[in-house]
Amino acid sequence: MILGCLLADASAKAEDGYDLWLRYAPLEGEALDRIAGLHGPGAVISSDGPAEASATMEAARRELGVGLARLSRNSTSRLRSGAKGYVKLDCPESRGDGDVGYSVRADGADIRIRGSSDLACLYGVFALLRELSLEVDPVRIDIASEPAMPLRMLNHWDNPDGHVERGYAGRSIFDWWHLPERLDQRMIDYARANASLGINGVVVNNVNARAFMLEPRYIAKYKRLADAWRPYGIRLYVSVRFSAPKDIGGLDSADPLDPEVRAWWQAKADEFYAAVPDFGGFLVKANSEGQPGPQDYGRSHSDGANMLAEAIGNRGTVIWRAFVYSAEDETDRAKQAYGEFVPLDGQFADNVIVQVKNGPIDFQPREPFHPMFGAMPNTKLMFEAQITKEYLGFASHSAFLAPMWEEVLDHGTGRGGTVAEMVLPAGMAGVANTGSDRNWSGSHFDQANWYAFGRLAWDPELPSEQIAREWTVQTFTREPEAIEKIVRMMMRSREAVVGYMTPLGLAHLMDTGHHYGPAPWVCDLPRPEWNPCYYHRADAEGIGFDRTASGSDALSQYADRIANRWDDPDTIDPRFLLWFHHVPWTAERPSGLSLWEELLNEYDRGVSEVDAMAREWTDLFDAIDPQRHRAVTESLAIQQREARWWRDASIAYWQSLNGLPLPENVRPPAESLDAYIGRTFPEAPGQ
Ligand code: GCW
Repeated sequence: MILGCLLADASAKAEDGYDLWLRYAPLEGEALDRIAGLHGPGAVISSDGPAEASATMEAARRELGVGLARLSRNSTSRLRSGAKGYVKLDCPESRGDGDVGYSVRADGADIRIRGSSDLACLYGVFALLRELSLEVDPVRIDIASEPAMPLRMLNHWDNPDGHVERGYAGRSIFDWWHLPERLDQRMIDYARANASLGINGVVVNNVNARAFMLEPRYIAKYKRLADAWRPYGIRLYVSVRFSAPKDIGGLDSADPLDPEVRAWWQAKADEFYAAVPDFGGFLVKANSEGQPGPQDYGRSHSDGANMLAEAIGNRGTVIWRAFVYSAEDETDRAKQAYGEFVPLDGQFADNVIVQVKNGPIDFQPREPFHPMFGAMPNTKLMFEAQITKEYLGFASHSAFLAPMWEEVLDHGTGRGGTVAEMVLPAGMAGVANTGSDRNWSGSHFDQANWYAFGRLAWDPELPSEQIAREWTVQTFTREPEAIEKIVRMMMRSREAVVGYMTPLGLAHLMDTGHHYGPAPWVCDLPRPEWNPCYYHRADAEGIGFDRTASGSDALSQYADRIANRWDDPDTIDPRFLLWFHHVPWTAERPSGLSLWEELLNEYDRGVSEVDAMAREWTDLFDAIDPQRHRAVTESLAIQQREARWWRDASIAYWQSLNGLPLPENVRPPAESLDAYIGRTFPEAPGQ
């Protein structure tokens, strides 16, 4: 009786999002019957292989046990060998780093998961449980899958004091203060969530790195984490500060060609590998936004990267970021990375990867693909995405980012393949959106971006709509109408944000510092490229950044095929129009409308999309558990209010420049431009 009460209580537990997409909500009806047939009452899960299992195989069995029990409402599953009608794990019991491809196939009454490493079996188990959650009939399961790229990583911008740069989900999940003795259970849950997607690398600290994180006391902390994550196939990486030999090493230089500096890094790398034999390597942000780097000594990015690569040798990888810009280059910030890196093509050591943001500026709601993709055929390039939504409304606006990444990954570079094809030999990195919030990501819908990143890094050809659907089913509901509604909301959510924030190829219009809310009027910050005015170039006549030959000529960094298509304001994809062209407000567009009218339409489209999302979500009241339904409702209310703020403040400012009236059907801004400019936000989440 007491037990009965406890169980009833547990199942009525409010959903707080902690379980992410790994809830394994019980199946019902036919789907439940089918899976009950799979391992029926009193049935067991079998495993071929020796009794002494690797920790990875243990994790695989545990996951299978928990997953099947929850899906089938059967909490009594146990592990035993040799029985019929069970899931068989057919993998060697040893860690195989390389080959993690798996197959999951019905085999008579059984399901067999095969692979040539234990990690393959763990991945196969997650794939099987995903399929079952999606109500696929077990006898029809027939999957063979392998990752498209070797590195599928998260980059944490977490600082050692627990603050997360551009983090909107609470404090850091890493408890450096108490490590190595105390290992938070969250570290295991985190690894498990990553493994369920095939994520296999984690950079644990901010690229704006502190040198003391290379000290021996930190290496002991990394060892504890790496040991905990190893069973889940996750290798640990650390961001390093290039000046560390000076900062903590007692040297008076960090010149990459100085033998003492080289010896210091060599010894440092050895120290890491002595503690963590499968340590992944170093990530470096150098000569960017005030970070030290090889250019401080007149050396190049490749000199710096290769020095670290030599220290690491064939034990790991140096990942060198291409996100650079400096005050000296005033012509066009969008051109700088290409200018600094492309001439170095072929000069990076084999174990160096250059990590390139999806677009040439900085994770804006929409950017064209970065012209470096395809332009460095002799260098391994990795794709950097930002999962945390620094420029898309933090965790309070809902924006599903898979369509944005898909747009870039699928884009032809004009240089022998798509962006995705250019990064296949290296991989993808995503700036994580995790934090100490109970729901991990600051909002329920932001979990979908972590999920989508992992799924795309495994297979960049997965359509974003499929990702949205499978995430929705695992996270929220199996009710068909509700699924369709949620997927529809997700699929238009990013385009809505683009509409009310940065329509028609505009970018970087956000307020200074915290990067929240509109401030297109900011023009007087000391460095030109800090100012929204630098990006929109709006005046009485027109708006947009001329990046054609008559302007900064950034267009010439793209292959001719692409550049030719984008060169003409009338034929360019309108979504990139003002990124590449300065267009008169009154210019007649191919649509028959003036640019001004097109722009106003986009703002209104963005706002009404958010209203539609909020309405649809309200309709889902019965399909979603109350706690999560309410949380999303509240976020959408914030987004509705702030979408109007973006639209109104932007329109008020553009009007102050162009003096044009609003067409009759267009609602005037709610407040005066001065009122928008006068707003201050001491309470805004930190930078
Ligand atoms: O987007 C900008 C952010 C910085 C960040 C930088 C980078 C970690 O505003 O906070 O620094 O990019 O990518 O290095």
